[in-house]
Amino acid sequence: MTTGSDLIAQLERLGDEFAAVIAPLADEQTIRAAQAQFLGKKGQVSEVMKELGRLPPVDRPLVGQAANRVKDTIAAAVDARLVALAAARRAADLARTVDVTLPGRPCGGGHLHLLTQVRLELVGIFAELGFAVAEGPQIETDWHTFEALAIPKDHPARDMQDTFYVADEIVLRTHTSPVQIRTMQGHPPPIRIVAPGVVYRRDDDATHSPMFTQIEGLVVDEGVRVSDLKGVLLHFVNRFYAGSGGGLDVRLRPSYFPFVEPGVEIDMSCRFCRGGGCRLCKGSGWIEIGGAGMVDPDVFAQVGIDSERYTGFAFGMGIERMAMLRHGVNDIKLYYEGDLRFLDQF
Ligand code: FA5
Repeated sequence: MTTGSDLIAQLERLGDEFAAVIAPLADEQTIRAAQAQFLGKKGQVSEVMKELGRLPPVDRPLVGQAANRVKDTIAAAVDARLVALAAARRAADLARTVDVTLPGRPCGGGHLHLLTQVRLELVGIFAELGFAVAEGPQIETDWHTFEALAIPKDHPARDMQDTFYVADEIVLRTHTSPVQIRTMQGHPPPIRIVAPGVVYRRDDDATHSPMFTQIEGLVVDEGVRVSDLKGVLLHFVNRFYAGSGGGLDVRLRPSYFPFVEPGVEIDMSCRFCRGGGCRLCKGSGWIEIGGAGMVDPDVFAQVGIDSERYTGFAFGMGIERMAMLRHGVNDIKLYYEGDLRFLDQF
C-alpha cells in the first residue's frame, strides 16, 4: 500500500528529473512544453497527487507541502534556465559585434566624371592659347539660338537641330553658338573665348544623345584669317589626341553652316575601325567632332561689329564625341548610365 513517504519520495524525484530534462533544452517553447508535462493538469505531478485520496488524512498535509515544494522547484528551474539562455544569447551578440580596434575597410575615393575631366582638359588647352571661358543660358531665345546666327524660321538648317520648345520663341539651346552672340553683344573685339556647356536636340543613337555637351570657340580681331582657324584647330587636335592610341588623322572638310563663310567640318579618323568603316562612323571611316568657319559678316551685322574692320573664326565641337574617340567609348549612352564599372576606368 502507498504511503505518504512514498508519494513524497516520488514528488522529489520528479523535481530532480525535471532539472535533467530541461538542461539540454535551448529555447523557451520546448522548456515551457516540458514544464507542462510535469505541472499541467495531466502532468506527472498531478498523476502522483491522484494517489493523495488513498492516504490517511493525517499524512496528506505533508504530501501537499512536498507537491508545493516541487512546483516551486520546477518554476525556479524554468526561470533559471530562461535567464541562462538569455545571458548566452547576449554574450553571443556581444561576441559578434564590431571590434572597434580593427583597421577600417578602405573606401574607394570618387573622381570626376570622364566628361567633366575632358571638359576641364579642353578648357585648359584653349586657356594656354589665351582663350577665356564664357557661359550662356541653356534655356535660350529663338533669336540667339537661330535668328542671329542667320538661321531664320524657314531655314532648312533648323531641321537638323530640331529641339525642345519651352514656349514660343524660347528653346533649349541646340548648340553653344548662341554664346557667340551674347559674347559679341557684351564685349567689343578683340574677343577670344571658349564656351563649354550642355545642349539639347531630338537625337538618339550610338553617337547622338538628346542631351550632350559642346565646346564653342570664338575669336574676333583685326586680321584673323582661315589659317589662324586651321592652326588653332590642328594644334588643339594634336594636343588632345597626343598619346591616346596614336595614329588618328584629322581632316577639315568643306561644309555649310549659315553663320560662317567658309565653313568646315572637323573629322577624325574612326578609331573603332581604323578607317575601314563601321557602325559608329556609318561606314565612312571618319567621325565628325565639330564644325567651324569664318564668322559670316551677316552675324557681325546682327551684333553691331564692323565687318570691314574685324574678321573672326568660330568652332563648335561635341565633347562626348571627342572623348569617345580618345578613350574608345563605343556608345554615347555609357556616359550617362552611371555604371561604376564604366566610370571607374577613367
Ligand atoms: C553645330 O552645332 C554648330 N553650332 C558648330 C559650329 C560652331 C559650326 C561654330 C561653325 C561655327 P553640329 O550640328 O555639326 O554643329 O554639331 C557639332 C558637333 O556636336 C558634332 O560634330 C558632334 O560632335 C556633336 N553632336 C551633334 N549632335 C550630337 C548629339 N545628338 N549627341 C552628341 N554629340 C552631338
